[in-house]
Amino acid sequence: MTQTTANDPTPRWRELDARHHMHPFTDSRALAGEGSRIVTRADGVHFWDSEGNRFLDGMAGLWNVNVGYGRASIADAVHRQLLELPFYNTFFKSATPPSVELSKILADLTPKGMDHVFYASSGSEANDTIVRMVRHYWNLKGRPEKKIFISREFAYHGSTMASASLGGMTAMHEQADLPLPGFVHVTPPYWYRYGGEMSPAEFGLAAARAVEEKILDLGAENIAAFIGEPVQGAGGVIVPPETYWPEIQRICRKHDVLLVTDEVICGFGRTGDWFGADTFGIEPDLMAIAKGLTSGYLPLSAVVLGERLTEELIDAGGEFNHGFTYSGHPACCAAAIENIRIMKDENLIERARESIGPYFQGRLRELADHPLVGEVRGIGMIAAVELSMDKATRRNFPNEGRVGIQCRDHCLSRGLMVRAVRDSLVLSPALVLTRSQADEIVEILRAALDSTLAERGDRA
Ligand code: PXG
Repeated sequence: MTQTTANDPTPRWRELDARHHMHPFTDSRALAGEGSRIVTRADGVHFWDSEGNRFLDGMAGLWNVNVGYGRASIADAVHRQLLELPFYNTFFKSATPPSVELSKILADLTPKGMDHVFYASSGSEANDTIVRMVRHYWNLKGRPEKKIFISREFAYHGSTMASASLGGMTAMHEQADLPLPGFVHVTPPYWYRYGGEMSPAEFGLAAARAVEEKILDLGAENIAAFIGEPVQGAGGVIVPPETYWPEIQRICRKHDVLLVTDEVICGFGRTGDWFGADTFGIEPDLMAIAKGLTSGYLPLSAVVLGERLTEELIDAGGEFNHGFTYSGHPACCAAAIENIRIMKDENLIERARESIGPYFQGRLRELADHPLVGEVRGIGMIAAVELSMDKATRRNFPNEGRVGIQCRDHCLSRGLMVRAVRDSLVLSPALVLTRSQADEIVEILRAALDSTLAERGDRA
């Protein structure tokens, strides 16, 4: 532990935080007793707290700081933009140079035929916008009964009413009487948990067919869209078997259901390509992007429209009565432009696909021999280490989540920031991670697993 001095502002920050700050997804009363970690600075893949402790950030913030911390050129671009034009809106026939430039850059990066973007500030707003666009689309098509969205259990699509309805997090639904009508959920392509005796390939098809069954059950004439993260992130890094997405694509086409990929985590290099849709060969009608779009330096998100949506919502004319004050904020767009320039100049996407990604995944898979580890999964720079009661039967621990938190805490005390989702440790480090930093992550994980095992007297 670092020494605290009389001048250390930490106790005051903790006290004020406890008194006045309600945190997201947090038991604020419990946190008040414990005291928040006050994070004061960061550089590269590390951040420091107010007591001087350094952490290797295995999460890149919240799955988003893809180019790493401390990028002066992004700060400079934002600074210049704030002086030149800190704000102007994109309503009422206006645009700003950064919002226009970024739109062109995104049209070039996104899959073929996706040539228009609609800006918002968060992933939640992007997904909310998608719900409104899809409803408007089918109304314009004269198919107003096509209203239902199909999503997956454990999906995370955001925290607004519509995006939380899209999501499959029961703990969120319970607190707000969600989902709203018109949002249904099916089993995710989570082989380790649900695959039983099937091979991953067989299970991938079975999980996709659960979507078709839902479509047939509710009537294809009532289904508006299917939404999925190419790899489910906050749900525990659920990497689908290879058979899953092609079958989903086939089913959506067959039943005239729009296909939406939520690229908020997968986009901008996480899976080793610009978008998860590229990695899995998906041709979406709509995409939500956020997080890695600016690497978190400023908040920005967007909906990317494919040809079908463009034809109906843009080419056919007519107003879309929707937008946010900060749609296309010039400073946020300037941050995104510089962030994407860095990704291209430093070949960060190729790095995730061809060098550091495979190295990181390979090293993590060495942990599979640990008695507590059931499965190591991941692709590119996103991964999960799932802890299990019994390797052979893939049995979960009773009191799900407890062992995961225990192991996460052992990582934290050794200076590695990871998240526990149920009993999986999830990782999404910056794309600039070096090999020796990947080694350090794996060493700390192994030591944390050993400590967790040593504490578990009830295990053989
Ligand atoms: N879609 C996906 C796939 C996400 O991961 C959102 C949408 C919503 O984005 P905003 O910007 O509205 O938060 C997300 C966000 C976690 C965690 O604990 C994950 C997210 C947000 C907060 C916490 O893993 N993902």
